[in-house]
Amino acid sequence: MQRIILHLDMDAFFAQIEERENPQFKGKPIIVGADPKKGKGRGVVSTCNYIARKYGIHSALPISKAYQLSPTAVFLPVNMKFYQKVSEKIMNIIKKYSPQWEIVSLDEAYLDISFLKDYKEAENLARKLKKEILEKKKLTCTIGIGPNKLIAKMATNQAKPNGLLAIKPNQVKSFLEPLDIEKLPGIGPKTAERLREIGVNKIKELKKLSKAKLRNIFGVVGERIYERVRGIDETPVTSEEIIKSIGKEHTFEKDTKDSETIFKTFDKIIKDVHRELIDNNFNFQTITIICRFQDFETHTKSKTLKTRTNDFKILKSEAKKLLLRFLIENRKLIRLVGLRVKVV
Ligand code: TTP
Ligand code: MG
Repeated sequence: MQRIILHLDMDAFFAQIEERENPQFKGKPIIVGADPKKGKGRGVVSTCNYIARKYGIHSALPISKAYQLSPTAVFLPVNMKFYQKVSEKIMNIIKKYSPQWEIVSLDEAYLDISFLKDYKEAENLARKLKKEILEKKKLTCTIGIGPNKLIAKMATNQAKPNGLLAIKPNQVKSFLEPLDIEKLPGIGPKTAERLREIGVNKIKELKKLSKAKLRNIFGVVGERIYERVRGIDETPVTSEEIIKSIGKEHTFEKDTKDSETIFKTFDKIIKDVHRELIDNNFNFQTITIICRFQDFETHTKSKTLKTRTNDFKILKSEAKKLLLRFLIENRKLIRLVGLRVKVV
């Protein structure tokens, strides 16, 4: 059955809440982040309203830079507790529109609305939802609708702010192809740079690369990219408990000490764990490896990285380093190896 997926994202969320609470700032650039003069806070812009974006200000920009770009802007501290409360109320409205919902972050959610007859009904539902949030919470949002989560989210991004865009299955191809490669979720600035170096700028051009070529350049992530440029995304909308960790393990048919056998199996485990991370858009920060010996004694070793990441190379090298320590420290035969990452 054809799915119909709706994605909703609040516009300039923290800044819009501040604007609602402080109407005297209306029409001015509003930046949520610590005041540069006092030098407090994380030192980067949390978000800013769309007026401030005209000056080139955006999330994660150093506050000092934002101050240079717009010295007359209103700088406000981050009032996270309050934003969380507002978020909860908005999510309670959203959840009423479908039993199948998924909250992605404070200001972002998916609904599976496949129970509707067609896209016309889907757009009507979206308009109703936008209206209810605006009337009850005095905040605007943008909604994207599509045959899967990927297309719905990309539609939202295209329609921002205060927009509504539905991409029907027969429009997916013409929607995706003219877009810049960076518009594809999963392609960050670094990946985009590497692609531009080989003359790939648009999704249409990226589509010309074979699966093998993409795998060569990006490893397992490449396979994901291959599917995404074709508008394929099967991930379900699920409100299940947030997955806290991802892990895989393997029991050898015969207890072994042969490092070639062990590492070959372990490589496969690393790939599987990484694939699940990418499929769910997760990052990890803590890696744990599990080793069970012939006498069933089970040991673990962990490493916590300085920053969160979803990088395959980092996962591979750190996990292998930990496993190598087991092999060096122990003479016993190995019965099982496993890898677990804590997702963030
Ligand atoms: P976003 O939805 O990415 O951004 P936004 O809602 O401010 O603007 P828009 O969706 O219209 O582009 O993030 C939601 C909130 O999360 C944002 O209001 C502030 C917070 N946030 C940060 O604190 N740091 C960040 O780097 C980002 C991207 C967001
Ligand atoms: Mg938002």
